[in-house]
Amino acid sequence: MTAKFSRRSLLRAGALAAALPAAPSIFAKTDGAAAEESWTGFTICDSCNHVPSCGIRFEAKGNVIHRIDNWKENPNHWLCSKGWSTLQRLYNPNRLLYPMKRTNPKGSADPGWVRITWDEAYKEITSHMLATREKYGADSVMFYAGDPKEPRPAIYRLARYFGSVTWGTESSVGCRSGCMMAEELNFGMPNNGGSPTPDTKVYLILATNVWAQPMGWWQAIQAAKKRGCKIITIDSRRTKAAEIADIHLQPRIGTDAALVAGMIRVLIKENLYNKEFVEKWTHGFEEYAAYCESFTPEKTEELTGVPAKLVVEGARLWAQGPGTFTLTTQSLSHNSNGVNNARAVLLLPIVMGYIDIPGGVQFPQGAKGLTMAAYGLHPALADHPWFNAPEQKARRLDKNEVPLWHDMKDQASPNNLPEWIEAGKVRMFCAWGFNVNIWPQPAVYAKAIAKLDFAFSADYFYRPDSHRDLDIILPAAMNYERYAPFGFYGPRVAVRRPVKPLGEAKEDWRIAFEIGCIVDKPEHFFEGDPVKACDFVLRQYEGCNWNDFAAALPKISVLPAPKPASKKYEIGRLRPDGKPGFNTQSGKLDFASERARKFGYPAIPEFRPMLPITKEFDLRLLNGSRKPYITHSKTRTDQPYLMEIEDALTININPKEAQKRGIREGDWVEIRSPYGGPVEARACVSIIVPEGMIDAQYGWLGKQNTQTLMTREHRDPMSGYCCYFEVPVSVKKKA
Ligand SMILES: Nc1nc2c(c(=O)[nH]1)N[C@H]1C(S)=C(S)[C@@H](COP(=O)(O)OP(=O)(O)OC[C@H]3O[C@@H](n4cnc5c(=O)[nH]c(N)nc54)[C@H](O)[C@@H]3O)O[C@H]1N2
Ligand SMILES: Nc1nc2c(c(=O)[nH]1)N[C@H]1C(S)=C(S)[C@@H](COP(=O)(O)OP(=O)(O)OC[C@H]3O[C@@H](n4cnc5c(=O)[nH]c(N)nc54)[C@H](O)[C@@H]3O)O[C@H]1N2
Ligand SMILES: [Mo]
Repeated sequence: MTAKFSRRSLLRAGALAAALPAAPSIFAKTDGAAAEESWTGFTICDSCNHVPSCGIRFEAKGNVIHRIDNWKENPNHWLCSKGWSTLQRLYNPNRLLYPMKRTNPKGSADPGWVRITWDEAYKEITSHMLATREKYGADSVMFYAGDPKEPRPAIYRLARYFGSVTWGTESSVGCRSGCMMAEELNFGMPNNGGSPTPDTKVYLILATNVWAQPMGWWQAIQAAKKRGCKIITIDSRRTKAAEIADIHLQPRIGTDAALVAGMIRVLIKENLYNKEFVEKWTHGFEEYAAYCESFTPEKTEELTGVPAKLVVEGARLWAQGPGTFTLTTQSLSHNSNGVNNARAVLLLPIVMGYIDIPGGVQFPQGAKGLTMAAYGLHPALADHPWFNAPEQKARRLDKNEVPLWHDMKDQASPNNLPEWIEAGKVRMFCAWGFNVNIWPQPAVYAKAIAKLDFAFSADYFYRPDSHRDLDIILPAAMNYERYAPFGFYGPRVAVRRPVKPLGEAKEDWRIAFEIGCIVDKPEHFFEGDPVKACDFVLRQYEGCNWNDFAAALPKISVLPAPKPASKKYEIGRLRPDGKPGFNTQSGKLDFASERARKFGYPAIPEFRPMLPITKEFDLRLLNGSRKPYITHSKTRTDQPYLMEIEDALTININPKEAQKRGIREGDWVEIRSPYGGPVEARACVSIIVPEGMIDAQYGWLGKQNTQTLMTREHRDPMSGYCCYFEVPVSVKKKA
């Protein structure tokens, strides 16, 4: 079915597309560069989409980059294998460089892509946007960004001025926002700890993968270890972070809430916890303490697999703080008790009062208002108040599906996209970086996309699995080719000096803004110019602007920010109303969350067991641990240099489990689950995983696609996240 649109909206779209400013940004440094002139540029790596990401300095001749290096003035400047290989991605001959339109009906094996001009693409897209809004309302046009975080501020703005609240991202599908929910429930704000400081005596590494972190993090841990800081790692696998630990607590996947209940029981029984702090600054302690009562070390061992002795020793060592922690993590929140497991581990610093004191968990305050690109960069740009206003919230499609998420977040949870499309609630799909393989049972999402009236996505590459049934695919400029957004690290800001995009690729921000100029007022969209938008955000801070920051390169500029201070909760700096305390519903750090209770969830982070392991499916699959050379579905053919290291799905299997099945290193195996398979993988026999589980990366396609083993039905009811780390599987040697 195609959308019908009025003649008026068509005319309007056409006229405005023609009137768009075509000239490159007035701030472009490279415009006058003679073909062979050498110059130095600066950008930010987006290969793993960890934010804030790492700075890259590059040397170019004319518009061609021939060398990249660490940008040493940038606070994150140690490039990893993925960063070093990004030039291969930039100059990959398979890059998408022109807008393309399908000519065959949806569902055809060959979509019949043909090259079109940007004007034609905009005309089609915007006329469908206007017509769909006219007929079905703005919310039937969905906006979506996959893992790419950097395009998001511009898409926030587009959705907002177009008037649609149907805006979701990879962060609302899955990823770290589940843990952020836990942080917001406990602390009143997102806070994933941080690196150890010279005052830190004990450091907790919570379900965090060294290979997933910027290199600087690992260097900070090693330096702390040299200073004598003790390390406790809580990870279900024996990782590099476990090897460096003084105590490695290795709970079975999804049992962290039980482990923490056991540890906090020890801290209470041995009177090691910070009673004064708990009484003054926390809420619900008695309720939680009563819950912990039955978690004796022996019961904790039974539930988690962590030896009773280590439960006690771990608690005692943690009491020798001050201490802080790191929790990057997506793993912890991707099971059916995910948010509560994360809330539980976050109680460890709270019960000890290691909060905003030297060596403890810092509550840093950067430049006021600045949030990560993933969350819109700045309220003046993304307009969070609009998304959070009751009129908008009331319309959101996820309202009854994930009520607590809906209450807390301004992005809709899009895991029921197929159902929304089937019910006619979503008619058009506007995407940046769309990958169906983010989800369990990706084919269900791919089929749903084919049923839409109209869909487009902007990407670096054409990905058949995800893009085959789109109407239009747009070429996105890469990190070396774009100005927006600037990177920031606390109050420090790194602006870019890029090359011009290859072919007809355009910056994501430019695409969103140019569409915005057509469907709405150009003045809302900085006349399409990403640099003007960045300049607008920087000018929210006294004395700051893009031109000055660009002229200062390679130096990193600094925005005005409040002076660092300890115990900011005592002086009213952690609440918007300026009162002492924390920005939670109780005004204190919450052992029990009244906000969660209000929506019918357990107020305290209780332990709930996962899907049972069965005789037939006797191993738990950790479906997505990070490896140094792989990011999600990307980096395979995009950066082929990385595939020299590993070119197929590889699972880790414990030597005892391998022996039982007659599996040897390098053998091909078949994995099955109650929901799908067989999936083919190569076996690596390794003690990195204990008995009873295997691990795998996801993002391999075809017969190696582990998402086909999973179920869409099973979710964490608090976040709506699918359970990537819960499904029981069987493994056998391939015949
Ligand atoms: N089983 C399992 N599933 C998981 C996870 C897991 O651990 N296990 N992890 C979850 C997590 S944490 C995440 S973050 C997601 C991954 O989220 P996905 O959205 O699946 O991430 P990617 O495959 O990295 O990227 C999606 C697409 O964006 C394109 N792209 C990259 N950068 C840009 C850009 O700047 N602009 C544009 N326009 N396009 C770009 C890429 O080429 C790619 O086609 O998967 C989630 N799903
Ligand atoms: N190289 C690389 N780096 C990346 C990415 C990538 O794809 N490749 N992706 C980026 C993205 S989008 C994200 S979200 C982050 C993810 O970063 P992380 O979450 O740090 O990485 P993971 O490997 O998913 O999981 C971390 C650890 O959690 C452990 N774990 C799993 N389940 C449990 C559990 O129930 N309890 C406990 N205690 N431990 C558990 C795993 O054994 C693993 O070692 O990485 C980012 N960085
Ligand atoms: Mo993620």
